[in-house]
Amino acid sequence: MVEVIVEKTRTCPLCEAGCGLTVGFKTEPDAPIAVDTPVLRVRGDADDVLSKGFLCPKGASLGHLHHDPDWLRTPMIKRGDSFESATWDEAFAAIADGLLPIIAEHGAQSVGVYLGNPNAHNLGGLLYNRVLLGALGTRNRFSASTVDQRPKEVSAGTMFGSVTVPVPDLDRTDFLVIMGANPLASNGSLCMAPDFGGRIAAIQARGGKVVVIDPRRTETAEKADEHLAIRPGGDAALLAAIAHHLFATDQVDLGHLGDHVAGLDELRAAVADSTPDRVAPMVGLDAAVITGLADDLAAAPTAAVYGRMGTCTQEFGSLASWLVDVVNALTGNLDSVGGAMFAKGATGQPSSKGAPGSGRGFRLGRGHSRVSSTPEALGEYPVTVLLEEIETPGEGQIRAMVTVGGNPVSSNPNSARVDAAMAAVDFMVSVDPYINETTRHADVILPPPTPLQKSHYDLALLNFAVHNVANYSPALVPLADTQLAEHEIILRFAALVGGVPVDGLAEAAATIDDQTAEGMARSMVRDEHGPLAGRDVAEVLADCGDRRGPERLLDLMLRGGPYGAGTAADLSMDVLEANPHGVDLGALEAGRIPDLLRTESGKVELMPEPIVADLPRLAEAVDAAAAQRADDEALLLIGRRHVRSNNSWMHNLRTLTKGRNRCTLQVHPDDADRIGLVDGKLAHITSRVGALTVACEVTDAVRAGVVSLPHGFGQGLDGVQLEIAAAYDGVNTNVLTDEYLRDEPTGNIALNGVPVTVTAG
Ligand SMILES: Nc1nc2c(c(=O)[nH]1)N[C@H]1C(S)=C(S)[C@@H](COP(=O)(O)OP(=O)(O)OC[C@H]3O[C@@H](n4cnc5c(=O)[nH]c(N)nc54)[C@H](O)[C@@H]3O)O[C@H]1N2
Ligand SMILES: Nc1nc2c(c(=O)[nH]1)N[C@H]1C(S)=C(S)[C@@H](COP(=O)(O)OP(=O)(O)OC[C@H]3O[C@@H](n4cnc5c(=O)[nH]c(N)nc54)[C@H](O)[C@@H]3O)O[C@H]1N2
Ligand code: SF4
Ligand SMILES: [Mo]
Repeated sequence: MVEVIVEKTRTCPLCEAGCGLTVGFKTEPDAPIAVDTPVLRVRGDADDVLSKGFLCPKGASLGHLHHDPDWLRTPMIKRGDSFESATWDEAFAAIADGLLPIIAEHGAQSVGVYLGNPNAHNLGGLLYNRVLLGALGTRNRFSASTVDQRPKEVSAGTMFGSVTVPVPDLDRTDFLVIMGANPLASNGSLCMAPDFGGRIAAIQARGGKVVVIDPRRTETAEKADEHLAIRPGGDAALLAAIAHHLFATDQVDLGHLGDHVAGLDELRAAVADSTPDRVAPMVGLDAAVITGLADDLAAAPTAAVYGRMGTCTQEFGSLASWLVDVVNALTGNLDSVGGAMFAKGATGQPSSKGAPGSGRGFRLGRGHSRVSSTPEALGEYPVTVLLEEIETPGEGQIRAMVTVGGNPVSSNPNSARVDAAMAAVDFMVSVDPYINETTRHADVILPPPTPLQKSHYDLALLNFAVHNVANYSPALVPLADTQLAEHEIILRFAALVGGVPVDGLAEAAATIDDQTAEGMARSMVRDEHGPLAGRDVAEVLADCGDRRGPERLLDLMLRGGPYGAGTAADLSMDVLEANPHGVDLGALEAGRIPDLLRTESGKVELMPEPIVADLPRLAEAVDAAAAQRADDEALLLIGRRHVRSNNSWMHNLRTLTKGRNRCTLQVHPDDADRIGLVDGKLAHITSRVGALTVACEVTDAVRAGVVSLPHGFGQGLDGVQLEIAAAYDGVNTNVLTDEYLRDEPTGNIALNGVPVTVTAG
């Protein structure tokens, strides 16, 4: 038998970089790719319009993920203590028996839904999860967003009127300040920039400068021109002092934003007390360093401050996220070339739809949770609320859970409490490929196909790209008879919740899909500013031809988007299919403000009320830090990512887990000496909520007073069926993180800066 390598192109769905890959299958000449055709290798696609050949070890492992024997290929039903594989009809019948009576008796609010991170990389989920949420009708919605980026979404929403987050113009900036991000490990977040490291090197090669502000000397900090080891949680105070200094030294220059901002005088007053001297103890940097950074930002021809995880998942996440964009605005770098700019995603965003220049604005707290009266943001409650709602009896108590692509037992704070809550519900359904820390509690697991069996378009993340592109990949491998496409799973589940009997689910799913497409087409022809304005709905739908499911919706969004019908690019599915390496839509455009604003005032709100309301709490923390003696400070726990990890779910691939153990507690030598910790020996860590024992790594990479432990490990729990991951010598850091240590305006969890006590174990 002659075997050849057939190369297929597709986008990597594993992280926010969106790299183009070339997947090599070992097969016979002219044979179609079959479900069991082996993947021989994965390489970077040199012709990809954005990634130009870059890939990381995770992308290179996509074949191993595709062939992972623990990836479920059939639905699973819990019988007694163990799971048995089942048909889809049996699985949906089990859900009908277990879930529907709970809803019938206790109402829609009795179901809690948790959506996890992979949904952000998943076309089917992004397009159809809302259909399932609509069918369930519960307000008890939760997601990984409140352990991640909610503060940035809310700061962008309140400043610009919709969640349109600026990204650093990496390829043209002269001065990049990275706060609380480690793109050399994470490959970038809320910033699609494959080969982030190469882009940093290019800034330096063209004479620019890169500063990293991070309590840890990260891989990214190692590459930077300067590393400022900030105290965890010090970012808002630092940025307020930078703003203060810019005002005090008359260096504020709004550039073209001048006529388009509201609240400049109020802002000046709000940072009047944030002198560099006063905030220095909280920031952990000398006042001269703070003013020097401010002067450099003002003097640079172009500059961009970029803040991510470390600036969001901390106690002052909203203030820090807001102030990042305030400093970009005050230095004339917001919405200008080389500064912080807005990507224009081809499928449209609220900021590229409807009338330009103003809108209904952004609202928080349209509802409040039952138990603690916590306000919603973006239709969700913070993950803390999930626990209270499960544990507290009464009308509206959560009695059943649905998780879609989420592992809250691993990823959410106070894991022991999350674990107990998941065990406590009466019924649980998980749309998930693995039996892991969370899904072991499920009664029914509905597994999606592997990434290579899915089509892909980065519907969410392309709105954060450093260069405007559009990239579509068809599924490369067909489904096995026992598998369903993820959107099909979601639609059938929604139909079931809507009362359709099991034998009618396939047909009902198709009907719901038709209705979804029709609804989308209808809203597009109604947008008088869009390219499909005034068109006939039936005709617009007919233009999609035979496409159904995600491809039809995507086609509609492309044709009705900012590069759609009648524009120069004239984007549609046909165009994307004809361009497997992606379509280049040009560099980011400056001067999108005021048109992209959707605030009521039609201005950039420099003083967004829900966020600035938190300033007094910051002032208290600044004073408390100044009053504190250096030696009575608790150690502060922060996280750490590694390029071979992906949150909690990629430790089951030997290609990624091999090598030295990465789940170590990093401790500064001074702290190690004081406590009596020895490199390679065990340390015992205690927080308000839990305790762990783990090997320590003594290194001056972490700031004194700070310890660092990665997340996503600790699969070795009873019932987890991940052979390789469960054998890894790791612990779950979220046993220590505190569900009540939060950013006040959004309820986002402060996963960083958690006070802990460490002793020799
Ligand atoms: N390899 C890999 N890539 C990933 C992931 C992964 O798990 N592994 N996860 C993906 C996901 S879901 C996301 S959201 C992104 C995240 O991508 P990034 O935002 O780059 O996240 P991290 O790499 O965790 O970097 C956060 C940094 O913040 C620092 N930090 C902690 N506290 C503070 C603080 O108070 N102030 C400042 N200034 N810094 C602080 C930490 O030391 C850390 O270096 O990565 C994505 N990519
Ligand atoms: N201490 C600490 N905790 C953290 C972080 C940190 O830095 N430190 N980071 C936080 C961040 S940024 C995030 S985003 C969260 C992530 O939090 P979660 O989203 O809750 O957790 P993940 O580990 O990403 O788990 C993803 C789940 O999706 C499943 N999955 C994988 N692929 C697919 C798919 O194609 N379809 C479906 N339906 N399921 C799939 C996996 O099996 C797994 O169960 O963790 C947060 N937790
Ligand atoms: S950086 Fe790695 S994981 Fe992220 S998209 Fe590229 S290849 Fe995939
Ligand atoms: Mo994340």
